[in-house]
Formats: sequence, structure tokens, C-alpha cells
Amino acid sequence: MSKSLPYSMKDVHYDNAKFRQRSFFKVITQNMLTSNRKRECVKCTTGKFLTLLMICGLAYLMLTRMSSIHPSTDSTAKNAGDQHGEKLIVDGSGRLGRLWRKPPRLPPLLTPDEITSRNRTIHKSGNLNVELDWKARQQRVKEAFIHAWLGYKNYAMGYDELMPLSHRGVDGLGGLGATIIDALDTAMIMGADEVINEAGSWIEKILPERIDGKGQVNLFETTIRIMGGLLSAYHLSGGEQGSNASQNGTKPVVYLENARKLADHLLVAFTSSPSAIPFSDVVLHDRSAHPAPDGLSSTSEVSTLQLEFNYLSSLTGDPKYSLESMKVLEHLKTLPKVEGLVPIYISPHSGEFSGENIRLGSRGDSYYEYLIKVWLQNQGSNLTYLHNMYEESIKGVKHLLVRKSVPNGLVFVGELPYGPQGSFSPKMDHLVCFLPGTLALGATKGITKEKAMRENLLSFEDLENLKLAEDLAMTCVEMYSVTSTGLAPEIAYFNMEGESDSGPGGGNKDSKYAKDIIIKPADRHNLLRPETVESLFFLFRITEDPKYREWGWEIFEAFEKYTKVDSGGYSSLDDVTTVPPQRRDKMETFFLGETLKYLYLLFGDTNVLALDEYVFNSEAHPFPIRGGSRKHRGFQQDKSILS
Ligand code: DMJ
Repeated sequence: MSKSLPYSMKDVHYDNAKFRQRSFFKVITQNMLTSNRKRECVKCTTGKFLTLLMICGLAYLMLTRMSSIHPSTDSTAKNAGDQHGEKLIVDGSGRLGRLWRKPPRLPPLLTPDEITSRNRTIHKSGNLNVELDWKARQQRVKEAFIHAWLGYKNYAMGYDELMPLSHRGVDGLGGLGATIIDALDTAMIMGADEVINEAGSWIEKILPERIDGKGQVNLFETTIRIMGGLLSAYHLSGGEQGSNASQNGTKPVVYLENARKLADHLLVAFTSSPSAIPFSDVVLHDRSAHPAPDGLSSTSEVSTLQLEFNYLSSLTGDPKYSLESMKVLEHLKTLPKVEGLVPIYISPHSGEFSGENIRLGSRGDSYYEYLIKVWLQNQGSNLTYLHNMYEESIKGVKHLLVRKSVPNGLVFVGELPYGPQGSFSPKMDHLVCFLPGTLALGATKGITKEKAMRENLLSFEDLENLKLAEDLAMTCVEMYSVTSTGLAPEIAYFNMEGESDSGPGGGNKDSKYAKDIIIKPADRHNLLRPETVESLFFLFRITEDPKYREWGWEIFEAFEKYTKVDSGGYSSLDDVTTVPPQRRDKMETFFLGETLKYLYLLFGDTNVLALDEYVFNSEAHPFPIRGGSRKHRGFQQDKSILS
């Protein structure tokens, strides 16, 4: 096991050098240099003027000569220019005229308001055309969403999930129509009106009786997907602005009433437990709670309920939801940890952690995510302990879990399956790819890096976390690039042994990291998971680096190529390392709830659902932040591409 840490003060300072504040000495010397240069310019003599004139003449001759050598290129350029409505000022009379073109005109049909709104979103390094390309790509994501919905609606309406190959539905999550509710706020964000209508009317007519009548559901899954989806649908449809009739039929209050009804059924998981740790399952029709077969709850599951229950309390004015769920975090605060890291199981009977297995993949992941997000949701209130727990845990991650692969040094997060005294496992679930986004969010609290630097808001720790976020995001993207399909496996291992025995790869021999990433046969499946595109979305919003959009687009194209099912919907894959890949007969609800939502937001207006105004729950359902520094503006769709 490598003992050396992948980060040093030097790395972080180097990476952020351009943002560092200039010292007083530097400011003085730079000013002197600038004014010297200015003085030199003024002293321009006649000799210098003549030399300049000669250089201009030579340049003109060279330009006109080059043009006559490439007449065909010239005419292509002219045609292209004409197509875009450009005209030469000196038409056909000399090549010099081509140097002075009128600037291209803005596309027609934009109102002054729209122009202003678009200009605001144009990335500094880009231009209007580049931004319009992203709008077109965003539209492609919306089309994918409609295709996924149509498959579900035609073959599985009312079931939890679509089986896109056998054209059936399946209730894998307890039978509350999970795809409908998980997809609804994505449809609202995209302005997909038909989907909003169909989902809204199903929720109004069918959901209440399902909540009363269905059997066993998992507390965590039902909270993040169903309650979370209903609450954000309530907000996005204008419920908090007092709108009592959405334009699409279903009143916002229907979503809130259903969320509350569901929460009233779920509360028993907390209230019947002998400790502050809730049981993992609830039987809806008799409102009873039960532990999982082994008696244990997952640490991530019990700590990933609070955003939803807190928001419900604030909407209803009834504190009981928040009180019950926050007891969990208050209790977790008191438990012994390993440098802020926690085992992945916890007993609702004793309230103690069980075993020593530490990881940020399954059963561990969103514990770390909600520490910072619940703190962000409740800024201004007395939840500093959550921020402290988050900071300590990230230090622990960096010290105990972050390593670099050989031969090419990909930064990854491994596991400690036998605790800190046991051996390190270089295994990383795709689920861990939520971490880059959460790290970036935790560093700047949702504002751009540039703004945070300008206002001197980032500590060394924040900068280091941001750097780690960027490195890990690249690793997650390489988990896609290393395979033949361009899609990531469920689990990857990283080579720490040297070049000789790197084991089975992902099938893309051209990948620079073919030897760094090992994919075992049992881990080659892809479930259409969102974590990498989620992190790309957060990192793009925060760093404004367009490479994150480009990476997201490559992933979207791979989903389109290998997972789209002609008859409707998208399928999971059994093996991402072979082409064509074997398909798996399941479309997870989070493909509509998370994956396509994050891709859509990644390519769109950065003011929509701003990260310092909204916090996204673990299933990508956005809730407004209260008490934040900024006055809440309410949700506004990105109107420019709505069809
Ligand atoms: C989602 O249901 C949530 O993001 C959860 O927290 C973890 N996994 C899935 C998606 O992969």
C-alpha cells in the first residue's frame, strides 16, 4: 500500500496560482513595469514608424499571395460566409476587403430579454454559437427523456419500473409507481407538458390508495425517490408561490398532500425503533416497521432522509418530521469514527455501528453527501456539527482512502473492508462518483470558484478539496473511456501493483489508462447510473470549465448508442466491455429522475436551479435553500428551448 499522499501543498498552490492574491510588493513592481511600457510606447520615433509601415506592407503582400495560392479554400469560405448572411464590405474588388467583415448578425426571433438572458449564460471562453450548440444538445436530452417516458407509459404505466426488452412493468420498489414520481420534476424542468399531465393525473387518482394499501417498502428508497419527487414537484409547480392550479391540471397541493401522507406512514420506522436509528423497512398498509433480515440498517440509508423530512416540516409547519429524522444525525455525531469515516452498517437495536467495513460506495456513499447538504439546507441554524463532521470525514478520505494508480497516476478512492488496521482495497464503485460533485459543492457552497476566489472565501482545505474533486471526476470519466462501449462498469479496481499483472481491462485498447483500470467479469454491468454526470454538472457549474460539458456529451452519446431501445425506453447493460453489449431488461427510475436531469442541466442555462439557491437530494430532486445568503427567486424554467 502506498503511504505517500497524492496531494501536497505544492499541488494545490500550483493549481490555483492564477487566483492567488498579489502581494503588495508584486502590485508595486507590476505597476512600475506597466507604466514603463506605456512610456516607451509614447517615445515612438519616425524611424520606428517607417519600420512599422514596411512590416505592414510585407504582411499585406504575403496575405494576398497566400490567397491566390488557395483559391478553392477562399471560395468555400465565401460561400460559408454568405450562408450565414455575411457580406463583404468591398465586394469582389480585392482580397483586402475580406479582412473587414461585418460581424455576424444574431439569429433572428430573439426578444431583447432573451438575448440578455442568453448572454448571461454564455461561457467566457465561448461564443453565442457555441452556446446554441449546447442548447441543441440539451434538446437531444429532452428527446431522450420523452423516449424513455413513452417506453414506460406504453408498457409499464403504474409499475415501478419498465422492462424495456420484454415490454412489461415490474414493482421492484414496493409498487408506488416509482418511475412516474421520480420522473415528474425532470419533466417540469424540461417543460415536457404531456409527461407532467400524465404523471400528475396518475398521482392524483391512483397514488393515495397505493400509499394506504401497499406492502413492504424500503424507508430510504421511498423517501429519496417518492417523497423527494413529490416535494420538488410541489415546489417546481409553484406550490410555494401560492399557485393553487398548475396550468397542467394537477394542483401543486396534491403533491404536498401525498408527500405528507407517505411521510405519516414512514414515520413508524423512527418511532418504533428502540434507538435513534430507524428500521430499514415499513409495511404501508398496517404502518409497521421492520429491520432488514440481518437486523442491520445501512449507514447511508439512515443518514439520507433528513433533507426530505426537514423540507416537509418547513412546508407543513409540523416539526415532527424534521425532529425524528434529525435525531439520527445527532446520534451519529456521538458515535466513535475512524478519522470521520464510518462503517457501512448500523444496528437500530443498539444504535451502534456494526463491523468495520468502510467505503464511500454502496451503503456508505450518501452519509457523506448529506452531512454537507443538510448543513447547506439549513444555513444560519445551529447545525455546525454537520459541517465539522463533513470536514473531518473528507480529511479521513484523503488520508486513508485516496490513492493513485500505476502506471499513470489516476486518483481514486479505495476501501477499507476490514477497518483501518486491515488491508486497503483498490476497489471503487461507480456510486463513489457522486463524491467529486459533493466535494466541489462543499468547497464553494454552490457559487462559482471564480467568485469564491474573488471574495476570498476559500480556505486551503477548500482548494485542496476542489482539486481532489477535479481529479476524481477525471477518473470517473476514464472509467467510461476505458471500455469498448464508452460506458462505465458498476465497479472498477485500480492497479497498484506495477505494469505486469493488470488483469482484465475494459476493452478499449486505445485508452491511456487501459493498464490502470481493472474490470472484473462480475462487475461489467451498467445500470444507467447518474453519479458521474451528476458530478460533471456540479463541477461545470462551479469551475465553469467547458470540458465537463464535453465529457457529459460523450457519455450521453454512449447511452444513446448502446442503451436506447427502439420500441421505447433505455436498457441497462450486462457487459460494457464488449460490442455490441448484452442488454439487461431493466430501466431504473433514476435514469429519468437523475441521469437525464443532470445531463439536461449540464448543457443548459447556469441560472436555472442555481446551486446556492437549491440543494439536490440524493435522487436529484431539488429543494429550495432557506436562510441562504441570497434571496430566493423561485423556480424559472430555461424558456429558450422549450418546444
Ligand atoms: C440513486 O437512487 C441515489 O443516487 C442513491 O443515493 C444512490 N444510488 C442511486 C443511483 O445510482
